[in-house]
Amino acid sequence: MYWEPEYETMGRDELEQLQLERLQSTLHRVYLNVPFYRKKFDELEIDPDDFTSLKDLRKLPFTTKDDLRENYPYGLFAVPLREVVRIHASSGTTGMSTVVGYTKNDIKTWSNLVARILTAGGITKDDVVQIAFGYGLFTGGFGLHYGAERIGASVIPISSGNTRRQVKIMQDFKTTALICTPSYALLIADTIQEMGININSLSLKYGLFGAEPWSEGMRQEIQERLKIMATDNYGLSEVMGPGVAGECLERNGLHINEDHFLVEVVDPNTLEPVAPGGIGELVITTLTKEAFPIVRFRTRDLTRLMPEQCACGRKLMRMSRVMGRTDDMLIIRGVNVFPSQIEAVLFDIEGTEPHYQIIVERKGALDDVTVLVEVSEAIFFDEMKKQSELVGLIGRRLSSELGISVDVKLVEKKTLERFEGKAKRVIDKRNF
Ligand code: DLL
Repeated sequence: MYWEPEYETMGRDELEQLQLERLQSTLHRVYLNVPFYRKKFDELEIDPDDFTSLKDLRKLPFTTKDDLRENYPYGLFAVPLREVVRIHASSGTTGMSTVVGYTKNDIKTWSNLVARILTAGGITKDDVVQIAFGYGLFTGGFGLHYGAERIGASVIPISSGNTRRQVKIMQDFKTTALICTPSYALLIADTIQEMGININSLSLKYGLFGAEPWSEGMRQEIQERLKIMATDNYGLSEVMGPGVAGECLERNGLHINEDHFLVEVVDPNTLEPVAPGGIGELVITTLTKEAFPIVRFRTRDLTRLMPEQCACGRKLMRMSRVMGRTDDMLIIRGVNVFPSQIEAVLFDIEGTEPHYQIIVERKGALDDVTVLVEVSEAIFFDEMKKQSELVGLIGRRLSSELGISVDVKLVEKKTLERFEGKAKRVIDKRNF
């Protein structure tokens, strides 16, 4: 089932023509209305009228999160505030937030694109959708809310937190679809168990999860424990929020809404395009945004494009699940390590709970990584021998996957922090 079949199954030639036309109008819009872009284009002697091929995209300058911060709060808006009907912001980790705006039309487009993703993930107007993303400046709650309403589903705007109440409402309101971060879905699964509720007595069928990286192992765990089909969806506030890309029920890569977003994958060091299908940093140009168009935004997210045709019939290109952000990459004794690699190994090992934390310290001249892993009570209170066997097994698997040795520590169930929004699993104590 498609939401907008005319676009979701459009042939490549027609799609590229549409992208080119929309790119041309976006470039004109930013050149005319945003001094930041006009200055950059003038410096590089770029005339929006000269754009006659999508290949010309490479001539355009990149935009970064710093550019957004330097133009805080409204400097990159392309319409006067009187035309802006919504403002969102992302706090980021380093202080100054990035602010984005939407016109009435942008909100309409956003709702439609989220509706596409919800439809691809199995949702229809017959569903009761519990939105457990935060509502507020974060785009997750409102973005999914508007998309679900657009479909005509019954929306429960519960927001995140108060997990026991989430479960009670899920039970009483007969929720069929859960929408939140994957780590919150796990916490909800734990809480259902703790409350002694039989999962089969609930009405849950689908889960749409996003806003943070998660592994295939985590998907399997969530699917089994909540007895649902779980799909991944991706987006970022600078570009729109949720609605940029999402999986269909094939659950093998996220279809990108390419008629609204032009994507490139570049080597984060050279900024040159990677070989087709290669892993690199995703760069996005918006094609239809009115209030906050953005040109070649460096997302910092690592992924690869999957140009093969998908069995669902959508022709929109897929991207692989996001492995992590370039700025989340840990460099341990010169080796690049992504938290997601550690998660993938842990989820593959019997006896561990799906909760972990990664601690990075500098001991003397060396970086030292300790992975804390929760284990079931049976194992935690088991004889030392079994525990040390498990520590050995996890250590060996991690070092063969990562190429460096790490310390492993088993901790008792429920000792590590739980997350109602995006998880923070890495504690980096090194001071650079
Ligand atoms: O997280 C938008 C969103 C809300 C997407 C709800 C999906 C669902 P930001 O807070 O601006 O926006 O954070 C964007 O989160 O650059 C990625 O690093 C990460 N991210 C988002 N979705 C995924 C995903 C929202 N499915 C940043 N897999 C992005 C991995 C994701 N990382």
